[in-house]
Amino acid sequence: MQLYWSPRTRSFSALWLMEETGQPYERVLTDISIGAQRKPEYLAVNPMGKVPALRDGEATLAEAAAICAYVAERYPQAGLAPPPGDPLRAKYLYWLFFVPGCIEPAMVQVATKIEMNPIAAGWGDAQRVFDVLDAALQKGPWILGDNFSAADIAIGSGLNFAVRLFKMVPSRPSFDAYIARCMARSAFQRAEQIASG
Ligand SMILES: N[C@@H](CCC(=O)N[C@@H](CS)C(=O)NCC(=O)O)C(=O)O
Repeated sequence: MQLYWSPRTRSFSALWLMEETGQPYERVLTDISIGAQRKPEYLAVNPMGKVPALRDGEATLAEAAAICAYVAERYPQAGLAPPPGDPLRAKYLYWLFFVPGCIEPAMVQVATKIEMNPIAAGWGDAQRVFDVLDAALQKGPWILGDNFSAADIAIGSGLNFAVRLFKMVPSRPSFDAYIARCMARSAFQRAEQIASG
């Protein structure tokens, strides 16, 4: 697999994911600070001109959460997703989709202070999104309980970015403890090393 990534971006989640699999992969630096994401060869991989993106033979895809789902399925031996038929899979898919569907827009709403009608907005309102996540993380250690999964990579990367690094979202004890557990993973630490160059 080839992972297209850029430092200090959402591609951190894909780096962390690949490090969790223990499988070999090639990193293709696509430095957004110099506009590499707008080159035609990259737009052929991701027409949105955003990182991360992934190539796997003839298959290409982008969107961090989709990459989590794809890689977890390609390498079932890594144990990053409950298999089809496992009752935990329902919550796994719920939380994986909750990240781009609710957490990401809630973060943007908090950062920009844009008022939205919560009935019309797909994520409702930001406060409720973070309350729901807070309640789900109270038990831990992971979003599915004892089972670490690719959903934790999606959620943990987002919280690490928005709560710890950029302080866009107010911290809460459950968020801080969860981020600390994510950061203690060796794959997270390797991804941080790679991302910092
Ligand atoms: N929805 C995308 C968002 C990816 C994204 O916004 N990436 C930013 C970096 S954090 C980017 O590539 N920006 C470059 C640009 O827009 O030109 C995902 O979840 O993967």
